[in-house]
Amino acid sequence: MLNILVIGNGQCGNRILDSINKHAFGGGKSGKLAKFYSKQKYKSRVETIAINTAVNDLKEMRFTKAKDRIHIPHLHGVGANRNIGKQVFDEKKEMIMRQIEERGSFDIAFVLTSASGGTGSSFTPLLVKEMKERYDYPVYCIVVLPFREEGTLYLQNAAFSLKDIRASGADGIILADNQYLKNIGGSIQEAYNGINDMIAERILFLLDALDSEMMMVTDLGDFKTVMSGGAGLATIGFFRAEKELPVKTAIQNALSPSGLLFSTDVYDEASRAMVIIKGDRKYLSIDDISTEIEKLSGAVGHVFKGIVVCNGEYPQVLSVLTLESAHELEKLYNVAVQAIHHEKAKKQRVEEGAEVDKAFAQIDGLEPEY
Ligand SMILES: Nc1nc2c(ncn2[C@@H]2O[C@H](COP(=O)(O)OP(=O)(O)OP(=O)(O)O)[C@@H](O)[C@H]2O)c(=O)[nH]1
Ligand SMILES: [Mg+2]
Repeated sequence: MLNILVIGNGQCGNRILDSINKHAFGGGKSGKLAKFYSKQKYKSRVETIAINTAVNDLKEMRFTKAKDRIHIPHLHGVGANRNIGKQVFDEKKEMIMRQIEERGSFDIAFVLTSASGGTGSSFTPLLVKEMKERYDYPVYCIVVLPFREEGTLYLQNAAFSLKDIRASGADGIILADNQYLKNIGGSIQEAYNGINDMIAERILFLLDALDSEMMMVTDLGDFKTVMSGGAGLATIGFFRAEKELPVKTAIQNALSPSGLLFSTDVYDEASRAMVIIKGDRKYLSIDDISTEIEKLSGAVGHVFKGIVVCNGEYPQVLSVLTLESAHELEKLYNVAVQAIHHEKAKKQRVEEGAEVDKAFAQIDGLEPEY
């Protein structure tokens, strides 16, 4: 049995964590009170902690126990300002680390956050650094990239926070990109919920598979090896068949753009991979699976494969892919650099005070006449 810690930082991290808890407690079907009496579906021991400076974000959670919601008092969030976020973390560090310490020891931890807000994006690198100094288990970050039209502050935060997380000692960064996933459709809220559910479903599948009695085994050791390949960046693909489907097609779909959380051509940019196939024995032809996996390993290098038998289920496939390059990320950094210059120029104009001061100067030496 594995001991797993999942931490969600800031609003985005809190919401994804809540989606994980929703699914873990039976998809929310048994109602709002499920968390108080139902048992989690995990084989592993999974502890969850939500951390935020904004109490309202924590209150919004529906499936995460109150004891798992940690409010770090600081007004109402840090308003996308990472410098304030870093300062608040430093001031409250011992309180935060005590929460983790109290949960006992773990085999693996995941930290969820957006790259672009203030709280999650500034807390995450500092938190990971503390965890790596104190504990010897691997810590993986799941980082959500912003919609590109969300504005200059979010773009520059994304660029700096990703760099900070990478330098924090994190054992790997799994990317999910709001921009790439936005065609999930509907309102922003529906898109968020859809994206959060996608990420949650993949994480739960992974946790389940790492702790399974598989027909062909992939375990935590394999996962660590996959994540240590490439440039410290990764993404996840997934496909769940809704009807009878050859396993080959299911594997292809889990590696195709429509199955991924981040835009990449896996045959071109992936460095190592893990592919886990689940379903009824009748779909799990070893020959077909091997043919498909060999195609991938021919392009990528090493691919671990795991097979989990699940009676009566259509094929489902999860892929974890570490990347040696990420063209889409380079594009994001290009836009972020423009955003930083834009903010800088604006600040300079304001400091030179030209326009507004000219207006004020018009009444220099005058007094109001009544
Ligand atoms: N996928 C997804 N993205 C979200 C969600 N909520 C916010 N975001 C994205 O996260 C970024 C904003 O970060 P938040 O997590 O809201 O910020 P925070 O960490 O709470 O920081 P502050 O509010 O500034 O203190 C934006 O790019 C949003 O598009 C969500 O529920 N799902
Ligand atoms: Mg917030």
